[in-house]
Amino acid sequence: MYLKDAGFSTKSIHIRHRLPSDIKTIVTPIYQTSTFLFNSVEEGAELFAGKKEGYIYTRLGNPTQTVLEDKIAILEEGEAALATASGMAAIATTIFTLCRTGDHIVADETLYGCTHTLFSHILTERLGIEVTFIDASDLNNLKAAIRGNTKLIYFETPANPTLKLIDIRGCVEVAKKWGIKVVVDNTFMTPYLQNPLKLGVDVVVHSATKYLCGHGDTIAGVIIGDKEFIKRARLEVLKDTGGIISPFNSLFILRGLTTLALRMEKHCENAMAVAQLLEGHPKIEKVIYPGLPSHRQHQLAKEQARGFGGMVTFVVKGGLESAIKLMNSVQLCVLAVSLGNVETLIEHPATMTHAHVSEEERLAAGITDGLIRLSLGIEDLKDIIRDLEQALEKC
Ligand code: LCS
Repeated sequence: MYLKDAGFSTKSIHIRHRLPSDIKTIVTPIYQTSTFLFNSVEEGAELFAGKKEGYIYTRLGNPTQTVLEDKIAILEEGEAALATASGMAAIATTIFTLCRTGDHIVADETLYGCTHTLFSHILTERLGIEVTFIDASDLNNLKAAIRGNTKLIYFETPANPTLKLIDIRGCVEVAKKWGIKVVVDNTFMTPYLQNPLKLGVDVVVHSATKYLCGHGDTIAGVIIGDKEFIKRARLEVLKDTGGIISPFNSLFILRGLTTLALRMEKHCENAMAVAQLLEGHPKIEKVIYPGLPSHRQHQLAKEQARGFGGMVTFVVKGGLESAIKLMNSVQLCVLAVSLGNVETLIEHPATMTHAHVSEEERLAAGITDGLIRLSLGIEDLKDIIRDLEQALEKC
C-alpha cells in the first residue's frame, strides 16, 4: 500500500478510518468532514457536472445533513428539503431563490423581528426587491397589494409574537390565480401540528432552532418544497452564499425530531391550561391563544391545524411598568428570547425580539409595549402556574 513507506506526518494525515458499509448504526453517524475523497479525476468531474450523485464538499451537502433533510421532507409532506445554518439562512435562501431585483413581495406585517428587518431593509434598500407589508388576515388586503411584478406572498401563521393567524388555503387560492408563490414560516406550529404544503403552499421554512431542536442547544433552519425548487436553492443560492448546517448540528436536529410529537403534545397542553388561567386572572387585560374561543380566529385554527401550539401572548393591567415587574419576578420561567425549548421562556417583544422594528410598524402589528410572550415548556404544569401566580402578585 502506498502509505506503508510514508513518513509520520503523511501517515498521521492520510491513514483514516473507513466505515465498512455493513455497519448499521441506529443513530446517524456525524460525518464530521469538510470534504470527500474522489476515487478518480473522472469521478470528481462527474460529481461536479451533476452526472453522478455523491458528496463533494460539505458546503454542498453531507451525509448527516441528508438524513435530516430526508426526514424533515417526509414529516412536512414535501418532496425535498434543504437544511441551513439558521432559520434566517433558510428564509434568505428561499427569497434569493425565488426573487431578483425588480420583483415584488407581499408580506404579512407581523413577522419575527429579523425577518421583518431582512424584508424592510436588506431586500428593499440593498437589493431592489420591493416589499409591501399588509395585514394578510384580511384577504382583501392581499388582493389589493398584488402587482404585475409580485413574485411571492410570505407569512407566518401563527405570527410571532401576536399569534395572529392567516388563512393558508385562502391565500393560496388568491396566489394561484396570479401564478404567485406562497411561502409560509411554520416554526410556531411544526409539521406535527400543521402542514402548509398540503394546503397548497409552495415552500415552507422553519427555524429548526425552536421546536424541531427542542432543547435550546442548536441554531438551524430548514426549507421544504418540490425537488426542483430545493435543487435550485441548494445549488444556485446556498452553495455560493454559504449558510449551510454543520454535520454536528444536523444530528442535534435529528435527535430533536425523535421526540417532537411527545413534546408538542405537552407544550400544547401546558399552553392551553396557562392561557385559561391567565384569561380569568384579575391582573390580566388580554390573553391571545388560538386555542381560546376568545381568539378571533379560533375557528380557523381548528380548520388548518391539528393543535394550537405552545405559545401564549398576553397583556397585564398597568402597562409596561407592570409587565417589567412581572418578567423580573419569575423564578422558574426563564427570561430569554427564542422559543420551543423544554423550559418555559418569557420575553418582551417590544424591547427584545422585535426591538429593531420601527415603533410605528410594531404598533400596527399589535406589538404594544405591554405585550409579553410566553413559550410554554414541558415542565409540570402546577410548577409553571405557581411561578406565574407569584410573579403576577408582584406586578
Ligand atoms: N422564524 C421565526 C418564526 C422565528 O421566531 C425565528 C427566530 C426565525 C424565523 C429565525 O430563526 P433563527 O435564525 O433564529 O434560527 N425567533 C426568535 C425569537 O422569537 N426569539 O429569538 C429568536
